[in-house]
Formats: sequence, C-alpha cells, structure tokens
Amino acid sequence: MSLFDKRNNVLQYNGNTVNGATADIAITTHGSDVYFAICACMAVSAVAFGGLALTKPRTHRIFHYITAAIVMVAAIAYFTMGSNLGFTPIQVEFHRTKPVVRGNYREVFYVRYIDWMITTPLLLLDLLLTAGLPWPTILWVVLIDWVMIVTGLVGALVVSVYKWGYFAFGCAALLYILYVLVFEARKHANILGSDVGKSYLFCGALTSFLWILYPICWGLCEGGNVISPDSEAVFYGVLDFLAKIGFGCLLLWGHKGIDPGRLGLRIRDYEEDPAVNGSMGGSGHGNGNGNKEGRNGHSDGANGA
Ligand code: RET
Repeated sequence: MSLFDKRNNVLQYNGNTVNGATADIAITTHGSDVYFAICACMAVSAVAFGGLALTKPRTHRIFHYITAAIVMVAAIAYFTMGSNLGFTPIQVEFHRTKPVVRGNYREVFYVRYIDWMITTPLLLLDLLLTAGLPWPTILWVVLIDWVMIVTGLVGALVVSVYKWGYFAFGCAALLYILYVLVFEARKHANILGSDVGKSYLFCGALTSFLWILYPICWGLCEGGNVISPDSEAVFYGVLDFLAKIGFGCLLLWGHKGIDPGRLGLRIRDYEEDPAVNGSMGGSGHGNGNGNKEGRNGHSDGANGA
C-alpha cells in the first residue's frame, strides 16, 4: 500500500469524548481531510511568504514577516482541527432532526478562536500600517478586535440563549472595525499616494467583505447548529483561505513598489544602528549621513532597495 492509498484514520486516535462529554455532532473523515488540506496550503504559504521576505532588504520585510506569521499560526490551528483536537463538546440550543446535525452535543473548536486572537490583529496590522494610521488608533482597533473574538468564543461555549448576547457584542465590535477600515483608514491611505490608496482599497475591500461572512458562518454553526461540522470546515476553511492566503498575496503584491518609509516605517538597519556599530555615545556614528533617527518617513534615499 503506497502512502497515497492510506485512509485518514485520525478519528480512531482522537475521539469525540473530551471534558466528560461526547460530541455526537462532530466532523467525519471528510471534515478532517478539509482541515488538513487547508493546513497544507497555509504551511506552503508560510514558506513562500517567509522565502519572499529573504529576497528583500531587512528594512523592507515587515509586511512579509507579519503575513508569514499569520499563515504559520493558521497552519498549526488547522493541523489541530484536522486531528480532531482543540475542541470541546457543547450542548446545542437548537435540536435539529436533519441527520448531520441531530444530537445533543456539538463539537466546538476553541482552537479556531486562539488562532484568530493571534492572526486577526496581525491582519489588521498589515492593513492599517499600509494605510499609515497612527499607532494609537491601530492599538485601539486591535483591542476592539480582541473584544470581537473573545465574545465570539464565549458565545460559542455558552449553552443557553445568552450566547446571542455575546454574539451581539461581537457584531457591534465588527461594525466599528468596518467603520475604521472603510472610512478612516481609506482616507489616510489615499493621502499617501495613489499606489498606496489602490493597494489599500483592494485589500481593505476583500477584508471588509470576508469579515462580514464570519458571523454568518458562526450563526449557522456554533450558534444555530444549522449546518454540519463538515460543512463548517468548508465554510470557515474557504473564508480563512481567502482572508489569509488570498489577502496575503494581494497585500505583498501591492507592496512591491512601496517603500515602507513612505508609510512612516523607516526602519534602521545594522549599519545604521549605534548598538551594533559600537558607537553608542558621541563620536561619529559610522553611517556618515548624520541622520541619527530619521523616522519621519521622508528619508527613503538612505537605502534604495
Ligand atoms: C465571531 C462571532 C461573534 C460575532 C462576530 C464574529 C466575527 C469574526 C470574524 C473573524 C475573522 C477571522 C479571520 C480569520 C482569519 O484570518 C467571532 C465569528 C462579528 C470577523 C479573518
């Protein structure tokens, strides 16, 4: 039997009984296959984005690193879900008669929310740094994003109708994030030049559209128990694929001709760094241009890439 003839038998190793309960509404081998397929795509993208970073000078790698980190974290989360791990059985609020969603306990993957806690702020960082928003605004949006994810997780774990209260808080947080993406950040990006404005528009539009679909998926899966855990794997899987890999390709493509210095991200390289250069105090900084800080974004000339 060759390697490719082997069936996915992960469910024999990692069963549906966790924390004293058994999930009778859970993924089958098909769902596991979907999770592993997305895991592979994320892992390949992590290597590709990371490799692409190495083709750039160190001062121009920030967006590659952030984007590579996003898909790397997702690869591990998808490995976990493909392995039927990182979930807990939660009693459903709505009992259904359709065979694929009939039962008492639904498998809720909490690892999905751990992934999102790490990756959604990084996605926002990618986008909002592109738009050149001031860092306190970015911090604030990331905090609101965490509110959205945590309320989604708590809602998914709550058994009673109160889960929808948390869902409502999450939706309010999402609306605020969309407001910043669509109005504030777009205005900032356009001021930085038409190339920055266009890159932001493509990535921001893709993000705004896809992020609206997440709560719909939540409502059909963790919330309403309407579609099966296998369909949940496909729905969230396609969304994550587009929101992480699709977004990442588009963003890095858009950044090809944009110097991070123009976005206020002028980063000091080794030869300019007094700590590395051994000239911490006073006499001669070695880089010869006398620009010790140069953080105002107008000093691109220092390292044309
Ligand atoms: C939840 C439920 C609570 C209400 C809302 C949600 C939105 C989640 C979003 C997740 C985005 C995830 C991404 C992951 C991959 O990169 C938590 C489902 C509004 C928008 C982009």
